[in-house]
Amino acid sequence: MGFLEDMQGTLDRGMTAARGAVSTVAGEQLGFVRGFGRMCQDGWELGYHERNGGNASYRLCDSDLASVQSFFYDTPSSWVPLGVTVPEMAGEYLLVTGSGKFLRNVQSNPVESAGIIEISAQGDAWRIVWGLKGGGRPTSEVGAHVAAHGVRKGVTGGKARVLYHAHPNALIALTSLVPADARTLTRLLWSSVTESVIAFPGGVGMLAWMVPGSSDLAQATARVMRDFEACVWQLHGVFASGEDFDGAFGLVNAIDKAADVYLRARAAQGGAANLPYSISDADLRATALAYDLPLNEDFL
Ligand code: 2HA
Ligand code: ZN
Repeated sequence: MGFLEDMQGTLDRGMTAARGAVSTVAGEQLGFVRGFGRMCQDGWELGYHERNGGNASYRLCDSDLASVQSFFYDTPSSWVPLGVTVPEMAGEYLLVTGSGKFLRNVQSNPVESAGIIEISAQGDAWRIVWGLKGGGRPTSEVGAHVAAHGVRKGVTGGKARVLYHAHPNALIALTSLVPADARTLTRLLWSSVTESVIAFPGGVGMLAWMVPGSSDLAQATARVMRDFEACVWQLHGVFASGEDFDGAFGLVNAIDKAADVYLRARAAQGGAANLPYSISDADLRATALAYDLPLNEDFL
């Protein structure tokens, strides 16, 4: 077998051999692909991503698209229904992790562990235009990602570009102790760590347990994310939005850290729920005033 035929055998979706090799290497060098890989790697190192746990997506801007479009497959995959219809996302492109892929492999092998999907003109289907080599598909939570991107894009005037879903230990453990109620959870997190109200002055949303990857979970998450930058999924993890990778990752990190501190303090005093000292509503208001924070007064 000649070199070209050999290469062709390893390629997907009708790319030419030469272009395929170039598209892989060049695509992986792009800034947004590298930033995406670093976020996944950071999450892996903090224990957020057992096995194929968690997933992430990035909504490309025009200059990202211009820089990557020449590396797209000559023939994209066929259209696959999303399970939700999100007209706000018509024609958008998302870099997404792959279904069943381990986030610990995204940085070292983005072209297999992740890929770029295009959203249909009706906002109801996706097709792969780059990456997910070897027959991969977007994350099982692709519906939640597209639906939440549609909402966050609207409420931030287009600024929000990143969605990050992680399985942080302390946060998941905390959801087994408190009701699935955004106000209760937010108040625990705010009152346990001073930085919490600065990191998430609007509070965090929360949903009771639902089937992962379901369109019900996608739609409910999108509803919650009209009002909150992050939605905690009971006994599962957290789904968080940000303008950039630092924003989304930092938010998850801050939420989980506050949960961890609360659980440690509670365990250290023998497990009782009422801690002797915590940050008061007056303290929260004073912090919001000092830092000009958009504090969610409904939660005080
Ligand atoms: O990607 O985390 O919620 C696997 C999951 C599903
Ligand atoms: Zn998950």
